[in-house]
Amino acid sequence: MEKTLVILKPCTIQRGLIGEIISRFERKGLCLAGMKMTWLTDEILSEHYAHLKEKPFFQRIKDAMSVCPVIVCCWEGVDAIHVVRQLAGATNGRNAQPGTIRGDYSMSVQENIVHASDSPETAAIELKRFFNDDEIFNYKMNNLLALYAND
Ligand code: IDP
Repeated sequence: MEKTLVILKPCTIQRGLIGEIISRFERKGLCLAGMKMTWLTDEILSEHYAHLKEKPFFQRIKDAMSVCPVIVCCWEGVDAIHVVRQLAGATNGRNAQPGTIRGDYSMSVQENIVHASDSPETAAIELKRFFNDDEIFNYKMNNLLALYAND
């Protein structure tokens, strides 16, 4: 089992899509291991988007991520990091495949509904960045056989 970080971005909160997006992950069969609402600071966003600090849109995405609180989630499942990235779709909502979250709900490269960790290394760092240890819950769903059989 892997755990991965998802952030429901301010555009998702503003557009009233919280339930819709959480449902997509639930219906896929992922297990919710942590969730909270938080207002991101410029400091944490500078760390989170450090890989983009030379980009002309760096300040713009940080501002967009702090117009209102976000919802941070930890989802768990077999290959959860890959599965969640696939569900999220391509960065630019206008290029993302229909059927993906961004493909179905976003018309923008910036306002693209969710953040999703892109590798096991990143997921571990990002979960620590946004959650305290006691905010991540280890429990088992009682539907694992129906979800995974003997994979
Ligand atoms: P990802 O979110 O698909 O992993 P990254 O390249 O890590 O993509 O970019 C982080 C976030 O920065 C994107 O989700 C998007 O909100 C924003 N972003 C990326 N490229 C652009 C751009 O060209 N213009 C404006 N915002 C962008």
